[in-house]
Amino acid sequence: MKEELVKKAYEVAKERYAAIGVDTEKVLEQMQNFHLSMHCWQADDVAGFENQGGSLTGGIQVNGNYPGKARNIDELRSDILYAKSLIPGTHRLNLHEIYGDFGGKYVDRDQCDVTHFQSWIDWGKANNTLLDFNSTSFSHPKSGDLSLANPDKGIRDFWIEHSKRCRAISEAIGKAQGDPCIMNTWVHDGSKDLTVNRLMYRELLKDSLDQIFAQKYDNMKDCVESKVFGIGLESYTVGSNDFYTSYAAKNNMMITLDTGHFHPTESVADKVSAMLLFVPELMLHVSRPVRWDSDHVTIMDDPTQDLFSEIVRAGALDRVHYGLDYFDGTLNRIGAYVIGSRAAQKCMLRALLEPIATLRKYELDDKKFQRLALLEECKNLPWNAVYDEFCLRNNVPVGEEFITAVEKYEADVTSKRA
Ligand code: RNT
Ligand code: ZN
Repeated sequence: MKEELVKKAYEVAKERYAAIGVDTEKVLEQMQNFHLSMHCWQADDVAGFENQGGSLTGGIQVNGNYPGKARNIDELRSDILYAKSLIPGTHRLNLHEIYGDFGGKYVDRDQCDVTHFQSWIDWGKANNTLLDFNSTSFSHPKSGDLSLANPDKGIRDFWIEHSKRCRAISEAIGKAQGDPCIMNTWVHDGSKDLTVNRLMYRELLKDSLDQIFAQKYDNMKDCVESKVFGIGLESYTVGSNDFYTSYAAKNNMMITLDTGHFHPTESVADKVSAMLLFVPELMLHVSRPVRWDSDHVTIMDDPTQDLFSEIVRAGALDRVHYGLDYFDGTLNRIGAYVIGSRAAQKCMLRALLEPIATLRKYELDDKKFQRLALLEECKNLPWNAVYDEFCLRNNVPVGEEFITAVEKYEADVTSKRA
């Protein structure tokens, strides 16, 4: 019954869109090739498997203790696969170094290598999931306020070694999966209060990065992520937006845009066309900042929609990698994956369904009223019928059906975790 309704609604939507020059079949094809890089760290509140008993540091924070979080690598893998079964399309998984398969041993950050990720490579192959990677500067005795920018050469070298090893791991992953592994470098370095040696820390960070990126690889791609500030590090961030934008542009590297890492009224969408003239590609960390970089679950809000619309309008679909980056421990974590991933897809779908040729023409003809009117009307065209059809074709629950699916996994699996 539901299937019939979805089909009927899609046929009507197809006609509505055809009337404004948009081919929904082509858009559905594009959606099939739109891959998110799901962040592994929503499943366990950014804890990882290092087993060193420390708490989350580095200016980031997870709130909430909703029961049932993944406690080990098997549970995390099972949760991610279940979440993926409720999201249409095929998606990548973004790992952090602390999620290695350490076999119960403590492997320090300057000791990690590809052997700790072999089981992830095998898992990725078995589950049709390409992998991305992140070095981990936080939650470690040597983290402090400064890692790659630490004036203490011993500490700096420790994190340089960690980062180099992470790049080597990413290269091995990329080679094994036959597709470049995107490795993100974000370090929390900053300070809580008035800072007078701003230049010095930035010189140190630049020097550390130069050492880390000196080795060239063919099967991985680097990206660098800036931030406004971290909790407890409010006054100064070494890797600010200006720092990393300049660094990436100068070194022809990819930049990571985390949607929570800018001033609250700053448009991340507007950075797409500006930055892509100077850097080869972009990595996204799609998040939802509520008043600060709170990493709430992504929803279909205006900033997310604007960001995806700008990517499509800039013809940059293939120059962007679509990572998610939120972590909320106050609600069912698998449900959080599904809500955020579907929201990102819906924003992309709406972006692809835009009658862009007409809008561009209105703009060039100085038809301001017509441009605004059509943009407004696009909001209530039946894009949701196209999304339902997308779900149907991918054999995943349509609409709110996924709520009961998440509830079932909670009853059968996560609620049984102590
Ligand atoms: C922190 C950055 C960073 C992390 C992850 C866990 O503000 O956004 O990307 O969220 O690496
Ligand atoms: Zn991020």
